[in-house]
Order: sequence, then C-alpha cells, then structure tokens
Amino acid sequence: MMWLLLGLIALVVAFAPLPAQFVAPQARTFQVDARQFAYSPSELKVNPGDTVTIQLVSTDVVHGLYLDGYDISVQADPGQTATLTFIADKPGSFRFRCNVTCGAMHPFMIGKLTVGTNDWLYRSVGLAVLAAAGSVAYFAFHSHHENTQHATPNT
Ligand SMILES: [Cu+2]
Repeated sequence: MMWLLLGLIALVVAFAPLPAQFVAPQARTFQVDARQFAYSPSELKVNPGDTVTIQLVSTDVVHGLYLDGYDISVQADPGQTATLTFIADKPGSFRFRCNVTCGAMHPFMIGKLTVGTNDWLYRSVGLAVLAAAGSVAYFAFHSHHENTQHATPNT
C-alpha cells in the first residue's frame, strides 16, 4: 500500500504540469554585445514559444552569431547593430557561436540559449527525496520484520 502511494507521488512529481508551463509566450529582446572574444551576456533564457529578438552589437571587429539547433545566424559590422528575430519553438539548451573568423580565440567565442523552464531540475530533486524516503521506509519495514521473526521462537 505504501509502495503504491510512493509510486503515485513519484508519477505526480515527474509528470504533473507545473504552472510555469502555462506562462503565455511573450516577446523578448536581448542586447548582446560581441567583442573579441566573448558575448555579453553569454547566457540567454527564454520560455518556449517566446518571440526572441537578439540585437547583436559588435564593439570591435566584425562578429557573427550562429545559433545551433535553429540554424539561424546574423552578422554585425564594427560598431553596428544587427537584429535576429525568431520564435523559440524548440525547447532545450542551444549553443550559439561566432561564425565570423574574428581572431585567435575565435573558436572560444560561444554562448548559450536556454529555451524552457528548468522544471526537470526540481522534478529530479523531488524524485531523489522520494527515493530517500522510500529506502528509509524499506529499512524501517525490513528491520521490523526481522524483529518479528526473531521474536517468534521465544513465544
Ligand atoms: Cu569570431
């Protein structure tokens, strides 16, 4: 009975929709400064369905921004701003990188776009707590059972 209950709770923790998933898509604009050899900011977070606008500003030489997974890119000339707009319809973490050879450390000019809430993290924490509770319950039950067995011959 207890296992059934724990199992049900585990299912709820793992699969129940969280309110965060019902957040309406919105338009988000990020200004990303590009310089040798970094983006600032280098981590962007949006919700699935958001309309994302990245204003890429090159502060020194020509830089680009290519977004993995979405296969889209933009290039900004020195001192100029280039705009990239897309709908974040694919959840997950995607790397973006400079796609214009801008110098020695160019391959390290990368950033990350995260599409989606981090609810998997809370879910895995929830499952870990449940697993701990489950093993405590198991050992409690097991030791009680053994005590009963040992007690039997004496009666
Ligand atoms: Cu580059």
